[in-house]
Amino acid sequence: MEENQDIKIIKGFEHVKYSHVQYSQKEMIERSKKFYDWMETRRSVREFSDKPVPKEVIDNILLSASTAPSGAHKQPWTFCVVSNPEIKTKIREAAEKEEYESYTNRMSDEWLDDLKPMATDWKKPFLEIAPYLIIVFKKPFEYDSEGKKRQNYYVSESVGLAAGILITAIHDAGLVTLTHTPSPMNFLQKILERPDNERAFLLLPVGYEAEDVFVPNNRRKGLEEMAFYYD
Ligand code: IYR
Repeated sequence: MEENQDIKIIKGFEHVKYSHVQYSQKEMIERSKKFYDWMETRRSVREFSDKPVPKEVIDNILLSASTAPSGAHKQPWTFCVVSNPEIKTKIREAAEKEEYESYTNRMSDEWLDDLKPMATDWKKPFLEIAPYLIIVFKKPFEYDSEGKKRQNYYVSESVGLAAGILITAIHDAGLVTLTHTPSPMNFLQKILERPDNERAFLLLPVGYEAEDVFVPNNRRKGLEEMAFYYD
């Protein structure tokens, strides 16, 4: 039998040798600070330019998103990438219908009050202007080759993690996005003709920000407000 040092059978299953890059403590501190400073420049943007974005960038950010860990490595996500103007219009119309209903009837006074600093309303022009809409679907279950249902695990956690990496990759490419969650979102499954094991999770318009864009003057929590160290 051929010897392969990089593969080991553990409990009957093939494992591959893994070693991650390691930095000196000084380098680690510098890199983590640099990454934080970079991430600190990320903002949710609601006004987009229609300037085109290469499709290859979208492919790459989706591949990055798909590096997320997932329950039993089921990767329970689907990404739909919409650049077709007619489909974008359909999505905008359906989203605005739901959002209008939410803003006028469904959201509590407390919720509407909390949203005031963001200056949002039911109108969502970015759904037509942004060159790409990425709709993230979660898959609570799959069908196997015989049509039998196979369950997925920690689906929302897994898809949330993928969405986080997706947002990071979008930012890193020099593009902006918004985590848009029109509610209810089942119109996306219909418009995009997705199978019944997919549920819309998040809608991300992706592109460049519009010129002269302003974002809410939000401050982020400091460590002392959100981290507790048990030494
Ligand atoms: N989905 C609505 C309302 C909304 C809700 C939250 I929570 C926000 O942080 C922002 C908006 C909308 O997109 O306008």
